[in-house]
Amino acid sequence: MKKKIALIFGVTGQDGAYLSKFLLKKNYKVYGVKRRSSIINTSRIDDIYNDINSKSNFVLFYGDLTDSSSILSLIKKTKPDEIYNLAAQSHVQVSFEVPEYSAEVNSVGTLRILEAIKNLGLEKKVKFYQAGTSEMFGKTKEKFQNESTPFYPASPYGVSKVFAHWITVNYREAYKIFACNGVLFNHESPIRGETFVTKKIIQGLIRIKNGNQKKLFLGNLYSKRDWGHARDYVEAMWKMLQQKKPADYVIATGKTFTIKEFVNKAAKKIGFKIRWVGNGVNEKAIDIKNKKVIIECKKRYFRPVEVDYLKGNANKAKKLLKWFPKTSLDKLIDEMIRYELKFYNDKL
Ligand code: NAP
Ligand code: G4F
Repeated sequence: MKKKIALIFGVTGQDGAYLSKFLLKKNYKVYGVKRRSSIINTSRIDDIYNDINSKSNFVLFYGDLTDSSSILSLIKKTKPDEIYNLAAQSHVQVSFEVPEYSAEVNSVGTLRILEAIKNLGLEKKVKFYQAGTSEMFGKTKEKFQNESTPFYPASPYGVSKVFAHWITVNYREAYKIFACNGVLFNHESPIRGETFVTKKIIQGLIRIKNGNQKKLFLGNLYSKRDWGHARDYVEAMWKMLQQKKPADYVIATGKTFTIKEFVNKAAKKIGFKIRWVGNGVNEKAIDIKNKKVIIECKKRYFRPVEVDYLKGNANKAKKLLKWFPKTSLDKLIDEMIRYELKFYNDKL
């Protein structure tokens, strides 16, 4: 049987790495698009690249979502059956600092891929996945967010992804492209970017335990997030593109925790006994053993507008895709801690 071909924009990111591994196991030929950077940005996929068994089925090209010509020529060259658009300026706080660039990549970049599919006459051949986000729900008041919850984005990032969502729906309706939006809630893993809060907390606490860092500085401890594992979530992306009809799906665990609850769980697992004192930006965590302050809040990590509460209802995906989250928050934290400890021990 002919191998299916996938083209992944954002292959060097967290989800790009998990999705590549997932598709290679399913016997796909995977083309990945990486962007040029001044230092090597392939650390998350080097293991696949160096694996003799998958090497010939995993090919990387340079490209950029701000560059229409590279997008068009890569789609033309690779002739994919499935395109996954995972590329984005994906950091919410950074999007307040580079709003125009975030829109250029996240919104117009998505449009560029859809236009390339249309202009190459591939509307009937290519299936398209768009990486949507629970950040689109933003300041919603709904207790559980699902596919019918109205969007109320609260950052340039969230707004840029709302454009990407609707342009994907629009191209599906106007040109009959098999295009799906996955509205994914936060998903983490050992290879999560170091400035996202889960990785920052675990890395920081382990460094403090090992004596390599004195304090961890955080922002708002009271926002709530619905955290799953990236490995589980990339499977949902693939399942969306295997259905008879294209549609949009919420992917979430249905459980939500505050950042402080995440810190408390991680600290306990790493072997700290901590006590919280103070309020707001003056809130701190003290290591009970030596009375030292190990966590402080810093104004610079608070956002101009916060998304206070996210909790997803993935019933549609459970029913139609037979997709279920497999990893609990505790298991996720355990895996992230194990990886971090190994990383530091290997460096010693
Ligand atoms: P990530 O780790 O930040 O990866 C983003 C990827 O996009 C990286 O490969 C990055 O390249 C690439 N990229 C950035 N700007 C680009 C450009 N101009 N042209 C081409 N590629 C570019 O994000 P992730 O966590 O894997 O998330 C994947 C996608 O899902 C993103 O679109 C994100 O917005 C969305 N999403 C994520 C979550 C989550 O919780 N993780 C939830 C919902 C939606 P470099 O490696 O060179 O930076
Ligand atoms: O880990 P975060 O930066 O993730 P955020 O903002 O929820 O966005 C992530 O998930 C989205 C899905 O909902 C994705 F679309 C997006 O691409 C990204 O992957 O922050 C989580 C929460 C926020 O409320 C933030 O204010 O943690 C709070 N927080 C507190 N202290 C912090 C910090 N966030 C970061 N990054 N750094 C802190 O020091």
